[in-house]
Amino acid sequence: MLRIHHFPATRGFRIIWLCEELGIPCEVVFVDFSGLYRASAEWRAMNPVGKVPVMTDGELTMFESGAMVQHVLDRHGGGRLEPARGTIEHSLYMQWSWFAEATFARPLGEIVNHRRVFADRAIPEVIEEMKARTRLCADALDREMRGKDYLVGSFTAADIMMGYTLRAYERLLPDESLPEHAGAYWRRLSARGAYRAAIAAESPEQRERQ
Ligand SMILES: N[C@@H](CCC(=O)N[C@@H](CS)C(=O)NCC(=O)O)C(=O)O
Repeated sequence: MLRIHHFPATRGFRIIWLCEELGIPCEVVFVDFSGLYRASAEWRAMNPVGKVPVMTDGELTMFESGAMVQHVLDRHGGGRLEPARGTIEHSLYMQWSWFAEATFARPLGEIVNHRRVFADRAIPEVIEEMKARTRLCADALDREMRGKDYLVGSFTAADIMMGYTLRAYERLLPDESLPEHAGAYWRRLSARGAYRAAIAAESPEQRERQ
């Protein structure tokens, strides 16, 4: 049984959404996201840098969301939601998956971290610089999505990797609307039944049940 240790609207959403797309069960365990808990020895034993998410699958424990997505596909996907290995499409699938987390989500995350750590002493120049880096990524995505529905052929897990990043973009930068094609792509992703089901799985009602 897959178990995702998660806090609503954070990267564990990728795994919940993926499991909804694949139709496989995934238990959501809500984590205390306070800095105090994430710095505790108990949580550091799960995630050595005190971040979320953490996923367990039997005796395996993992702490990087993109690697979790690939593990779920390899172990439980039956070849679904990714192009065939060794093809150009698979290389592009990996490129966009990594871009979504390592390049696009990174400046977004730095905006959050900077605001969280410095609060009312946040340095506007730092925020502006990170916003500019984010815009560069949104523009690159926009060019890619012109005339396309998904990143690589039909819907794949690369779209899930990117979908979380776009969700964070919309939430963290509400005044910066996505450019045309990237925006249409984001609306297409967030209208999927599995995306809506994943949103419901991390709702306050679900949290209260624990
Ligand atoms: N590359 C990691 C990033 C994990 C990450 O930054 N998680 C955020 C929440 S989405 C977090 O825990 N932030 C708290 C912090 O960095 O202090 C992944 O994809 O799992």
